[in-house]
Amino acid sequence: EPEAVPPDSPWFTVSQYACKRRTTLHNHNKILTDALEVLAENYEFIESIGPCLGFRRAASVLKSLPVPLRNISDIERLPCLGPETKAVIQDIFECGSSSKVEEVLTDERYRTLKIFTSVFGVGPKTAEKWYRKGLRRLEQITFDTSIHLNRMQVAGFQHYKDISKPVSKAEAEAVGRIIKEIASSFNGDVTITLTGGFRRGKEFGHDVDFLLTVPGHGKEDGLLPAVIDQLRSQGILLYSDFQESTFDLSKLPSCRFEAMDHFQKCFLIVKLKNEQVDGQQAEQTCGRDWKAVRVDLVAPPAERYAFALLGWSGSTQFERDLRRFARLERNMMLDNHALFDKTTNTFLQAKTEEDIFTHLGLDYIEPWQRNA
Ligand code: DCP
Ligand code: MG
Repeated sequence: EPEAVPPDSPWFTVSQYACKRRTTLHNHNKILTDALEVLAENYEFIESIGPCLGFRRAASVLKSLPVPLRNISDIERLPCLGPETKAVIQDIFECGSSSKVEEVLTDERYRTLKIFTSVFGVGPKTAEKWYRKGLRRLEQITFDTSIHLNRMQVAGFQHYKDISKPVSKAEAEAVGRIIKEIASSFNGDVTITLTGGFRRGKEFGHDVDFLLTVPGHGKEDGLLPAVIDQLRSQGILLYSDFQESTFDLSKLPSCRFEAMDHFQKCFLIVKLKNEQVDGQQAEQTCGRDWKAVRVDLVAPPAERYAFALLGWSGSTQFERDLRRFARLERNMMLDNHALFDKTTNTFLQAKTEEDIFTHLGLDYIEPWQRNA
C-alpha cells in the first residue's frame, strides 16, 4: 500500500459528488467501506432510506481515496462522513473492528433478510414479510404452501445455485456473442454494448447488462421480442420478463425524472454452455455442461443512446450523484433518457457520454473511474 499522504496534500480536497471524483476498482479502504456498507444494507432492510444513503455516500467517498486512511484526524477534511460513520471508523482504527457492525452481522433479522433478498425477484419488503412469518431458511419458503411466489421468484428459486454464483468476464463476453449473433439476424446494423459493472472493468458481476441499438428512428421496435423468440427456439431461454417501451418523446417535458427508465427492456435467465465460454474447460458442473446466467437487455431509441449508456453503466452511487449534481448545482434534470435545462426550458442533446459531461460542466470520468 502507498504511504499515507500528509493532510495538506491536494487529495484531501474531495468533492461531495461521486461524479467529481475518480473511483477505480482499487479500493484502498475496503475494510472501512465493507463495514459501512453492512450498516447501509441493514438500514435498507428496515427501510430507513436516509441513514442507508448516508452510509453508502460515506463508503463511496472512502472508495475514491488514493491511499488507505490511517489516522482518525484525516477524516475531518472529508465530506459526507457523519458522526456515526466517524464512530465506526474510530472503532476499527482502535479495535480492528466495529462492535456496531459485528452486532448487525450476527443479527438474525439481518442475516435472514440477506439470504432471502439474494433470491432473484425478492426485495426487502417480501423478505421482511417472510421473516415476520417466522421463516428463516430458503428451504422453508419453497415448502410453505401458504406462500405465493410470483413467476420471477419461482425462476429465482429454480436457478438459485447458478445465479447466486458470480458471472465472470469470459461468461459475460460469451453471452454477448450469443446475443450479437441473434440480434444481427434481425437487423444487421445492431450494436451491442456491454454496460453495468463489466463496463467499469469488474471481473465479476451478478448479471450481464447490454444495450442494443439500431440506427434509424424506431428501428429498435420489435428487436427484443425477436431476440427472446430466438433464444427460446434455440432452447436456451430459462426465463424472460419483457417490458414494452413506455418512452414517449412528446410527453418528455412533463415526465417525471425517475430511477427506472421507460425503454424497451427484458430481464432474462439464459442457459450458457461451458463450451461457449473462452478458457473454460468442458467440465461437468453438477452433472450438466451449462450454467444459468442473469442477463438484462435494454433497447433505447438511437438518439437516446448516450443517456441510456451513461445511466446503465453505473455505479448506482455514481448515477445518484450525477442526478443530484445536475439538480442542485446546475438546475438541470438528468435521467436515463434526457438532460433538461430548467433555466432555459430546453433539452440538451447528446451523441456521446462526453457531450453529457460537457453540458453538466464536469470533467469526463471514464467508465472504469465510476466505481463510486
Ligand atoms: N442502475 C441504476 N439504477 C437502478 C438500477 C440500475 O442506475 N435502479 C444502473 C446502475 C448499474 C446498472 O444500471 O450500474 C446495472 O445494474 P446492475 O444492478 O446490474 O449493477 P452493476 O452491473 O453495476 O453490478 P453487478 O456487477 O452486481 O451486476
Ligand atoms: Mg450488472
